[in-house]
Amino acid sequence: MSDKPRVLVARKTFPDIVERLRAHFEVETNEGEESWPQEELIRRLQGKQGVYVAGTEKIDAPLLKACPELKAVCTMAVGYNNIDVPACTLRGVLVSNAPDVLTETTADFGFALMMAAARRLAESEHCLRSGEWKQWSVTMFAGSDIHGATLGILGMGRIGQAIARRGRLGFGMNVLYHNRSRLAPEQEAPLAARWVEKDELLRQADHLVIVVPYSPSSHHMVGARELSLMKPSATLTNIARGGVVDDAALAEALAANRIAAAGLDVFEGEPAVHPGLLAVRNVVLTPHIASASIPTRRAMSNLAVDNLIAALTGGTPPTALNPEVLSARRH
Ligand code: 8YV
Repeated sequence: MSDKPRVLVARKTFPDIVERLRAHFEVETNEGEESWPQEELIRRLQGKQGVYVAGTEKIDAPLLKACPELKAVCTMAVGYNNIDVPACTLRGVLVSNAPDVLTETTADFGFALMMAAARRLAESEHCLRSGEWKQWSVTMFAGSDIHGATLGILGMGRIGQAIARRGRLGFGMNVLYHNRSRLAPEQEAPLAARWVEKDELLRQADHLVIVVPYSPSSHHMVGARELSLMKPSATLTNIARGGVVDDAALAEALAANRIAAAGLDVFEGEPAVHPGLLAVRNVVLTPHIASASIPTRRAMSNLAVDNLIAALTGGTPPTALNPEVLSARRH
């Protein structure tokens, strides 16, 4: 066996990107389309120094304990709620994520989902395909407008701001947002964006788009109480994480037309979807594909690989989440 470091590519990705790893490491890959069960992941990580993961692998304290040789965990996702970063730091394991490269693609998709919900795209297509469309009528699938409407953004990070740009500059929307911290005035000005309290955002938004990272503090940030504050004509779009929205409460609100429609790309306990959401027509459901354009998925994979190579060859990983681990290693 060679004395190159050993890495595991836990999710199938583009072969030429895996080749970049082979130039430096002994590489084992997951050639299937599915993620491995936890015990198998742990078994395959034995003797490996690095791992390439997506948002689907759980890197927690028990896994780290069972894989003492692990030195780097590099995810191709921007969200990293599947990785216990403090536990990694304690064990000297470098963690990186993949910010920036997916911002515009994800914002495009969030906007598309919001428009699809507002203009009842999926619902009307299902009607047509199922042969239920018998004749045209004035109010048939009449929805709400995007242009000139109030866009409410919950979570004004990079993706939130990219959605705000689309709304303001492309569609003349009035942009409100809620975030723990306010943007600088020079960031707000070109978007004419205004910070408001969360409840105010819920009351005023015609179209609410949720883009906050998942953490215990954002768990069920939008539940029955929050939904009850929204306009009956409003739409809700979630491209953040399952768990930020209480899916059961949302399904009830949609069934009772307490809000008009929703667009969801993420779900609590995905790939399972709450049966109440599957049962209602006024929701557009997509399987966690907001960042899924070929160039962006390639950029995300390449960035994870850049991080993995740097972390295990004495370089500086470009998007490390706990770079202090490397400085500690060097001393
Ligand atoms: C990923 C995402 O495709 O980057 C993220 O945080 O949610 C998506 O872009 C997904 O997590 C990969 O598993």
